[in-house]
Formats: sequence, C-alpha cells, structure tokens
Amino acid sequence: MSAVLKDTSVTPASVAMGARVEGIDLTRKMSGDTVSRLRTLMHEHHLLVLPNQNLEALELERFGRLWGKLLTHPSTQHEDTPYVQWIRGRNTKGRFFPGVHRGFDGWHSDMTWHPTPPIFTGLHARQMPSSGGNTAFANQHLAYETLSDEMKTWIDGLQAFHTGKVFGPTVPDSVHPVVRTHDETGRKALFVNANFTKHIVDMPESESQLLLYELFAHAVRPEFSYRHQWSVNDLVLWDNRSVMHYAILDYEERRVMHRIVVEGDKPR
Ligand SMILES: O=C(O)CCC(=O)C(=O)O
Ligand SMILES: [Fe+2]
Repeated sequence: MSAVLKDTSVTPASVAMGARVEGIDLTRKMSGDTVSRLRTLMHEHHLLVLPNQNLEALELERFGRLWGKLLTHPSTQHEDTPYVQWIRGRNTKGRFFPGVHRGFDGWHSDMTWHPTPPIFTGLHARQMPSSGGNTAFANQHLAYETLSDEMKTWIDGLQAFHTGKVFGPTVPDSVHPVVRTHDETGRKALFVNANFTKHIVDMPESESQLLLYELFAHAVRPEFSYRHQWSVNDLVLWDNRSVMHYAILDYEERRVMHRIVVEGDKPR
C-alpha cells in the first residue's frame, strides 16, 4: 500500500472492474499525493467506490473539481449549485430510458451527445429504496479487446453520430470515434451506446443498425460488468471513457442521488 493512502484499504469491486477505497474522508482537504493516487487507481480500475461519505452538495462539487472542470446538465440542477444534479426516481419500475435503439437503451456513457463529453461522473447516494435501485457498469476496454480481429479491423477508424435530442430540441448532437483511445492511458475502448448513438457515419442505415446492435450486445456481457448495490453515502466515481452504466429500474420507493460530471476533451 502506498504511503499516501496508508490508512485506507483498496479492494477490487469485481473481476471486471472497480475498486473499493475505504478510509478516506472527503469532507477533509486531501493532499495532492492522495489525489494523484486516486487518479492512478482510477486508471487501473476505471471506477472507485468511496463508501461512508456524508457530503453536502457543495462538498461534492469541491471533490469533483479535483478531477477537472465541471459541466452542468440540461436536466435538473441542485438549488445550491448548477454543478450538482438531482437524479430522483420514484415509481420508475419498468419505465425505461427512451433511447434511440430499443432493447439496449438504458446502457450509456454520460452525455456522449456533447462535443466534449464528461470523462468522469460521480454519483452520491442520498436516499435508497429498501431494495433494488442498483447501478450496473460494463468495462468497455474489455469489450473492445475481446472483439474478433475482423471486427476490430472493421470498426477502427469509424465515426458515429450521437444525438442529445432525447433531452430537448436544442440539445446538441456530436460525432465521435466508435473506438476511443483513452487520452491518459492510451488504451482503446468501445464508445457507442444505445441511448445516444444513432448511426455510424457514411454507412447505409440497415448496415449501421446491424453493426450497432452487435456491438451493443457484446459491450454489456456479464463478464465485463460490475453491479453496484448502493448504501446511503456511497460515492461512486467512474471513467466514462472506459465504462458504460445502466440504472436498474426495479423499485417503486423514492431514490435520490446527487451527481457531478467532469468535462473532457474531444474524444479521439
Ligand atoms: O441513477 C443511477 O443509478 C445512474 C443514473 C445515470 O445514468 C447517471 O447518473 O448518469
Ligand atoms: Fe448516466
């Protein structure tokens, strides 16, 4: 264990991805060494679970700023700051996200319709139903690396069109590579999702649909996944360049989360 995290424990969250980091109190100011150690853990594991963090919205915002510039979102904003979003659900059982591809919608990387979509998302559990309301995550490096050589050759260099119109007529659209190279680790990942990725650029619609469905099905194999069962005050931070996620809508009681998103560069 590194000296800078000597009072903390780091354990894998699952075989595919994620690390659980216990013993850090995010209400206290963190040293630069701790922040850089967390960044290294993020590069290795793509998702960090930080349990027992009793944070106000402004404290969550301050933690988010350690990772980069925060983005706002066109849907709900917290009353204390536009950089924290409310994610509230009740009676959401079976009301699946109206994505642009039936069947796999729900699985996504955040805001890929944005020209510089967030590299990190942090979700902080404030109130949980008595059961259910887990979030599933899937490691998109493993998804890319386990494709056949023929498929890799086919999709390397392709671009995809992502639409934000599911959130309103003025939300932008963007074009991003189907295979994204992580700007810090250089590792490749699959970067298409059923919520926002409408079609492959310069490909006939029927061919584009077939290719996307094959990729969507492969991307979320259980072998690549981690399912997080939330406790109140869990903070989960993940890398949207490496991970897709899915909010499981199997509850009827109230569920409340706070969210932050950290802006990235143009995906390449
Ligand atoms: O509520 C959740 O579990 C995840 C919702 C989501 O997709 C997000 O916060 O980006
Ligand atoms: Fe999301």
